[in-house]
Amino acid sequence: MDTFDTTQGKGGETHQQVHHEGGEHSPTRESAHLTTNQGIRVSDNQNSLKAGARGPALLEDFVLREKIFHFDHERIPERIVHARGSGAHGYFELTESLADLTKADLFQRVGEKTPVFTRFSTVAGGAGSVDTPRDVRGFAVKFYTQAGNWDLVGNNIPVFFIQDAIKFPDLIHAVKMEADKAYPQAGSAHDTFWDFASLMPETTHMLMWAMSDRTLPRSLRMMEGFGIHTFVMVNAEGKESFVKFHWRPKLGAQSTLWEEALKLQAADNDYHRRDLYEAIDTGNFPEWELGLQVFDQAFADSQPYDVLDSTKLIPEEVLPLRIVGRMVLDRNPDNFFAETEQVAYCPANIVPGIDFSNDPLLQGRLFSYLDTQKSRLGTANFHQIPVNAPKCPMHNFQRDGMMQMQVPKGRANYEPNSLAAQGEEGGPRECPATGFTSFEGRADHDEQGPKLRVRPELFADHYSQARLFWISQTDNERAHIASSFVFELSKVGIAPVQTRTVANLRNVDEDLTKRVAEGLGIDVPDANPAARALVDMDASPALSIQKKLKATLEGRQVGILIHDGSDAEALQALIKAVQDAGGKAVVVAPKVGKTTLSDGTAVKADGQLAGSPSQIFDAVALVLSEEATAALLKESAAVQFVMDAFGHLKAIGHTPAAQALLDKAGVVPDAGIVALKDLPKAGAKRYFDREPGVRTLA
Ligand code: HDE
Repeated sequence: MDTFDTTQGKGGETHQQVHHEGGEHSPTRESAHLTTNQGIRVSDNQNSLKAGARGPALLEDFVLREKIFHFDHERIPERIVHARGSGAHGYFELTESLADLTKADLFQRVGEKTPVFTRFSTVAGGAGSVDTPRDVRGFAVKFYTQAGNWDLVGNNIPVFFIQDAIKFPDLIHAVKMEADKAYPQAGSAHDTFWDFASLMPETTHMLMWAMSDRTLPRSLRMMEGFGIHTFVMVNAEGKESFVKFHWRPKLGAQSTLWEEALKLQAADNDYHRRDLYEAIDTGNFPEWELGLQVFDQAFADSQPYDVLDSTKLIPEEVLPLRIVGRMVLDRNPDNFFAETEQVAYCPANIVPGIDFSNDPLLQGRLFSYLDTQKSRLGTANFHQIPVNAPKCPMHNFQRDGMMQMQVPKGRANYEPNSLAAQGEEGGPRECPATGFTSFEGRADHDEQGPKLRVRPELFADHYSQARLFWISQTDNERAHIASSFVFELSKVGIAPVQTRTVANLRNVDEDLTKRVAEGLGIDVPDANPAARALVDMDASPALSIQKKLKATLEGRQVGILIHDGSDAEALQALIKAVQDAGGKAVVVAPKVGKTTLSDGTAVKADGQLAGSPSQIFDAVALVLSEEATAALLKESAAVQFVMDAFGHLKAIGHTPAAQALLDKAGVVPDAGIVALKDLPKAGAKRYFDREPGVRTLA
């Protein structure tokens, strides 16, 4: 909540400043007077101070110096990973009490809302890179609970590349742009990534996910999220349970095709960022369910994998999700830098009732995030930045440091002290009953063992779950996976790296191996000897996106191509039908300012044809007269619009008069090519059966 503080201005007039909850001072839009950072009014913001009209600029021009000085320091180090991200405010609402499992305050009272700030990100690219590369997406949620901040810093994939934090710098060095060349940006299709991955068989399961459509989300609003690691929950009686966290998008998980994602990079660098912002801005608040997989030690011991291994998941069919709440993102940041850039997540931020497992990847993260914030934000006081500050009381004896914004009163900056007995402020005291206590058992319940640099035995099974993922996919999804391996490895110049990768894949599936080897034009190598015999696992349909794809236009966009002479009535009816189905109708025309319809009325389009290619839409419609069709046959942007919609397996609704354009674009009739009136229904789906007719997949 904002509060207003009226301060006396220098000239005797009053001006207002907004004080946000974090206590920072930011000028209101209404602030009439331009001032320096010292509050001195600026008389001229157009010309620097010079000795004569054509003379040199003067050093004494503090207005110029201050402005340029501040500008020079506007950038901070970008995140070493997850540099490009988009965030939003919202809330988490509890729908089922978890008092049986945890004493965590936010999980007690059904209906209670906890504020959150959520940031989604790509991993490999820099802050200015594109939104749709093939990459894992970060899914980080900061819950501002009444018992302190809890950060659930996850990804959109439930497993990870490596098992032990000590390999993280190697993984990231390998995947980011190559050290000497500084390319490629935001992509794993290069020598060093595959060199590392091929030498680390533990990456195989995650590689299957990374090469699948999971790394090509249609929208940030249509991604699942996962905490990945096993966490611990402790209830009021001190009983612990193990838990894995899942986010399920209300709009359903959906991906683009690889070719579509590539073309989106050209069409709109900010495709995901814009989509998230606009959805929230227009009141279509993205929403996710929070689901938990809860289990105990006996369950963990009964599984053929180790629950402390982040390269493994627990199939939902074996352990179903318990849906306990929902997250709604309903407010865009006011300022990108202040909030989305400066937000500092840390998996070590947990609250009483939640605890860590011994997962060696998680344990390493507990150090890294705090450390990286100091380097990124420059001070140990980054917790005072409004987006990072807890929204519950915070008192301790930590003092000073760079950019200290608080002004503690009195001399009690140590504990114990007896200053209260002197009538002074004595400061806060520890809370044995309600404060955070680490639970005594650890996930594996091992006694303190000898100091060893080893991994638990079951960690050595690198392939069973990679196979599980493969057998859980549709044929079309499998073809995408095989083709991505071919594409990525075709960019690798070191032949033994290709061979080694395919040798690892041979442990996953023979058919996959053959398809990748054939696509690369190399011989099928011998399998890389597996460190441990594989176990058979039943297919898990929940791991497939296509098997559970929601047929809906909700949150989706339909691009409607019009031109002079378009049928006014048909256009209005279609727009209404799309909106009634929950979709957004976007009108595209050769001229954005004015199109004259059949009834003589003029409409403005939302986008100009050349700048609104069909890849930004989920389905398209051609509301065209014969003359308009004839004219558009000579427009490559129009032909491409139709050709890409068809090639990207989208529904196309059209007037009979538009047939010539479909023919020129090579459209072959199928269930997705429909009359205008049928588009709202047909447009809710993608036509994967069409794909073999439009491109060769591995
Ligand atoms: Fe991160 N990771 N990570 N990571 N990570 C960072 O922290 C790190 C891992 C994830 O929107 C950094 O503030 C290590 C797994 C997200 O600001 C850094 C290891 C998962 C974000 C860091 C991992 C993640 C980060 C860089 C292996 C999914 C973006 C900037 C032990 C569960 C958060 C920063 C945001 C960011 C370290 C592995 C998710 C360097 C050492 C596994 C979503 O601290």
